[in-house]
Amino acid sequence: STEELPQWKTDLINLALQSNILTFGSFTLKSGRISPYFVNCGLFSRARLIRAISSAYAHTLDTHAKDTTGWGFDVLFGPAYKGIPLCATTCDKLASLDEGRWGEVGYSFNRKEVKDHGEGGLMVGEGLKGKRVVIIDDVITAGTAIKEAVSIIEQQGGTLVGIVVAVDRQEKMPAPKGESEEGKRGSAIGEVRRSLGVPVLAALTLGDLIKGMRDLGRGEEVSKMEEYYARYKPTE
Ligand code: OMP
Repeated sequence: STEELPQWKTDLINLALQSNILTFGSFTLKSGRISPYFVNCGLFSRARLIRAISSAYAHTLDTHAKDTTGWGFDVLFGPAYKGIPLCATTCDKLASLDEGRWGEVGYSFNRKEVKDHGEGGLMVGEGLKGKRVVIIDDVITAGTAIKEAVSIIEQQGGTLVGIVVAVDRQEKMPAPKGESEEGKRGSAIGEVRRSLGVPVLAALTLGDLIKGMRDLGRGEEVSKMEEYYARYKPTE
């Protein structure tokens, strides 16, 4: 579409670019696909960056809640390690946006090593039992990484009601073993949505990144991203 990006998306893309969170080159992804761009959310590690990304998550969640009657959540779950600062800072931003609606939201994260002394256990922060839980994560490509977080929420007695990520790379599902990547397949995020029955929200999509780069006059990167998109876009 030719619609303009909202200012907050343009600002976020510019910041990501300046701080090498969004980088260009040749990257082998978890799925084995070779991508001309990569998003490293571990680098949102400075004040203005963590503020920008947590505000983007909070805005995305708040907008979805306001547009979707009956949808809400009690706890933001941030899978260790990258999800930990994200769940805490986004919780804070939600309360800043609308304290009446979000002032009681909790955050929660898992430990990678179960603690066997002190308070013990696998989980830190708000309990998930009987709670409506949203997973906050960095990037969804093929949808593999998210499955572990889903199983932790189930084990803890929580109800998954949504997933929010920083970037939806808008890729098709990975090929089943032995099949070619070229085949027609639906979107990885769509599959996550269908199989879990919950909304999967993204602050930015590949389409947004392409638009943002085009606005900056970065034609070379735009061509590479478009080529990659043409190759791996969902075809269902
Ligand atoms: P899937 O499990 O295939 O959905 O890949 C998601 C994971 O890949 C993320 O949690 C990241 O660890 C990593 N990743 C990025 O961080 N940024 C990217 O741009 C691409 C990937 C990736 O490997 O696909």
